[in-house]
Amino acid sequence: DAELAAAMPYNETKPLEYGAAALTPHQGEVRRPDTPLATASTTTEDIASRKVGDGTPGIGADPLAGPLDRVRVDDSGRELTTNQGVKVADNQHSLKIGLRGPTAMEDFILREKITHFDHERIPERVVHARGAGAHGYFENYHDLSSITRAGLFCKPGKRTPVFVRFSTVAGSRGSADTARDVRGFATKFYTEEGVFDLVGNNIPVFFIQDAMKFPDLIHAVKPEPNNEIPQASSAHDTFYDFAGLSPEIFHMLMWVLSDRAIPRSFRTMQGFGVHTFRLVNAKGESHFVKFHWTPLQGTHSLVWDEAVKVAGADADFHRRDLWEAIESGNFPEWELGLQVFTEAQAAAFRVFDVLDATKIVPEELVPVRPVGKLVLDRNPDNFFAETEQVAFCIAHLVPGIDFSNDPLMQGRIHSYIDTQLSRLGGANFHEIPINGPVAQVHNNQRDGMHRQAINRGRVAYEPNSLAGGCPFQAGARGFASWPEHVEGSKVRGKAELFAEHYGQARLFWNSQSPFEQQHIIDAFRFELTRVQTPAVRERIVAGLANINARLAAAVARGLGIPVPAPLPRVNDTPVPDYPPSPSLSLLFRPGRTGIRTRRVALAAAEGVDAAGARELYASLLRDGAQPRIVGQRLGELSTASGRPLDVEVSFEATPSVMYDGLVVGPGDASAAALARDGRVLEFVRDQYRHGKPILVIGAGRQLLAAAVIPLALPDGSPDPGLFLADEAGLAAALAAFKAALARHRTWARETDPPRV
Ligand code: HDE
Repeated sequence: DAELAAAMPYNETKPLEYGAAALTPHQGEVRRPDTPLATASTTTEDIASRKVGDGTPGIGADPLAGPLDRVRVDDSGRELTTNQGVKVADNQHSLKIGLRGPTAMEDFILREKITHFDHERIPERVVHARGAGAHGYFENYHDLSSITRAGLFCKPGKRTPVFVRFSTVAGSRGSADTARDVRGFATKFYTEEGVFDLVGNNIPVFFIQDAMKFPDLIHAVKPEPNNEIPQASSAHDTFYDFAGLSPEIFHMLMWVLSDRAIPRSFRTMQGFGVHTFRLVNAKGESHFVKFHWTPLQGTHSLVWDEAVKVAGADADFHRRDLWEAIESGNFPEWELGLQVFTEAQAAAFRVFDVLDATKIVPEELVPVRPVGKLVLDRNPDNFFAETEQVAFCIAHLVPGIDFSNDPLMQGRIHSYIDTQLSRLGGANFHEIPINGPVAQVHNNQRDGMHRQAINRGRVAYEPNSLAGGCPFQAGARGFASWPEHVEGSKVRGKAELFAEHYGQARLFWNSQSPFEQQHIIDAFRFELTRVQTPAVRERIVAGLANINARLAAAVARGLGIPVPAPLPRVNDTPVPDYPPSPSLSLLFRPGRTGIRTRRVALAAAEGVDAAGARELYASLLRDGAQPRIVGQRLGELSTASGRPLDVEVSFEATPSVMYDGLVVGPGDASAAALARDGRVLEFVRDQYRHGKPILVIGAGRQLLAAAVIPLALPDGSPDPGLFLADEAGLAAALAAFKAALARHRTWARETDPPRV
C-alpha cells in the first residue's frame, strides 16, 4: 500500500484526496467520544485558512457581545462610500448634463442609493409584526441534570446570552403598543449546544387547540379583508363570529379581556411557554414541563381608558419604556420557573389534558419552581438588523428539551421556519448575525440566496471518504428525539378532555379580585358593543353563561339584551369545579423593585416654591423613581425665593397617562394658577380615575376641589392613595405617597359608571 501511495500523484494541500489517507476511507460513521477529531494533517477542511482562522471560537469568544462584532459598523470619523467601498465625493447632487439638464443614466452612485432604498422593506411578520427586543443573559440557579441534559440548566451560575423580543399579535408593524392583545415573549438562548428558542406569550393558554385552526383564527382577528378595519383590535364582527363558533376559545377570552392584555410595560408582564414540553436527562428519562417567566418588577397593567389614551399620546409606549429602562441601567429581570410533572401525574389530573393548550396546570397542583433569572441589559444597536430580522422557531431545541404531542405545538414546528423563508428571503436566514448560534455550524447544506459561509473543500455530502467522514454524526452527544411509544389509528379529531371548555374559564373568573372581574365585564361590554351583528354578540354572551351567571348578566345588561340560553356543550363531560387559584390574579405578584422607574409628574406653575419642589424631586430620584417637572410651557418659573425652577416638559406633551403618580408642587400661587387651567384639571382627573397616587401640599388641595376629586372612597373611608400634606407633615406624606406608588393603584376608587 505504501508503494501504491508513493506512486500516486500527490497534492500536499489535499492530503485526503492524494495521500495514504485516501486509501483508508472513513465511512459515514459516528465518531466515538474517545477518537480525536481529524487533525490538520489528514483533513482538508481542517487546514486553517488565513482568512477564517482555524475554526476555533475566536469570533464567539465573548458570548455576550462578541458574535455580532464581525458585522457591527461604526461610521464615526469615516468618509462616505458606495457599497463597493468607493469614496463618494458629493452625496447631495445627482450627475446632470448641465446644471438644468437631465440626469445621466451613468450616475451609478445615484442608482445604487435609490435601488437600495427601494428594497429596504421586507414583509412584516404575518402575526406579531409589532415588537421590541433587547439583549441580555439567563443565569441558571441550580444543577438540574437530574431532569435535563440541556447544558444551560446544568451548572449553577452559568450565564447564557439571550435576545428577547416582545410583541403584540394582531397589529401591523406601525400599530400602537397598548392595543388590547396577547403579548409575545420570545427568548433566543445562544447556548453552547446550539440555539434554544422559547417562543412564548404573556398568557398561559391559547385561543385554539389544533394548528389546523390557526389561519382561521388569525384571519378572523386581523382587520377585515374588504376594508382593512380595524387596526390592532379584536373588537369587530369577524373575530367574535369565529369565537362564538369555537367554544374552546372561552378560557383564552377571559384572559385577553382581562387586564393581562393591556400590560403597563413589557417589564411588568409574565411569560409562558404555553404548551407542555418535555425535559429529558442523560439517562433518557423524561418529565413534562411548563415554562413560566415571572417579572421581578411585579405584574402591573394599564386600565382600559388609560390604554386608549396612551395609544394617542405615545404609540411607542412599551417600546420606549423598555428602551429607557435599559438605557438608564434599570435592567428588567424575570425569574424562570418550571412546573415539572411525570406522565403518570399528568394522567391523574383527569379533568384536563396537558396536551390541550387551552388549559393550564394550576400552580396548586404543580408548584412553579424557580430555576434561573433573565436580565435584559443591552439595547440593540440597530432595530432592523436585530429586532426585525430575528427569527424565532419553536423547533429550535437543544438536547435535553423536547416536544409533547400537543397538536397546536406540532403545527408550530412547521410554521416558523416556513414563514421565515418568505419573510427573510430564503434558506440562509440562520446566517443573519442575530440568528447565528454561538455554537459552530458544520453540515453539508450549501448555497441558496445570500449565502455567507464560504464552505471549504469539495465535499458536501455524507458519507464521504474525501473529507475523512467530516463532519461526523454526533451520536449520543447530538439531539435525539425522546423515543415515546406511540400507536394509534390515523384519524382527524380531538381527545375527549379537549371537548370541555368552561371549567378553567370559570377557574380564572373565580380567581380574580372584584376589580379585575369588573374590568373583564367592561372589556366584554366594549368589544361586543363594537360588534355590529346582534346574533354574534348574543352567541358570546351565551358562552359566558356557561362560565358565570353574574358575568353573563352584567355583559348582557351592558348590551341591552336578555341573557340568552347557555351555548350547548359539545358533550356530556361535566364542567369541573376547580378551587380558586390566587396566583391567577395580577395582585398576586406585587413586585420587588419598589418605585424604581415609576414616572412621577411634579406639577408646577409661576410662584412655585422652587426649593421645596427640588427637595421632593431629589427624594423621588434617590429612590429610583423618574420625576419630571411638568408645567404649562417650557422655560423658567419665577419663585418666591432663590433660583427659578425649569419646567422639563409641558402638560400637552405628556398627558396624565404618561405618569404613575402626581405631586402638586408646593407654593400657593402655583397651585392657584394650575387650578385655573382646564388641561391641568383634566390631568388631575385622569390621575384620579386611573387609580394613581396624588400628593398635594398646602393650597394644592384647591386643585383637587376644582377638579371635583372626591376625598373619600365610595364607601366613605379615606382614600389610601390621596395625600394632603402641610409643611409639617410633608415627610410622612411623601413616604406614604411612595408606598402607594410602589403598590401602583388604588382600585377602591373605581365604580361603574366612574364617579370621575
Ligand atoms: Fe406563533 N407564529 N403560531 N404562537 N408566535 C409566529 O412566526 C403560529 C402560537 C409566537 O418575536 C410566526 O416568525 C402557529 C402560540 C410569538 O418574532 C408564525 C400557531 C404561541 C411569535 C407563527 C402559533 C405563539 C410568533 C409569525 C398555532 C405562544 C413572535 C412570524 C399552531 C406559545 C416571535 C414568525 C417574534 C410568531 C405561527 C401559535 C407565540 C406565522 C401556526 C401558542 C411570541 O410562524
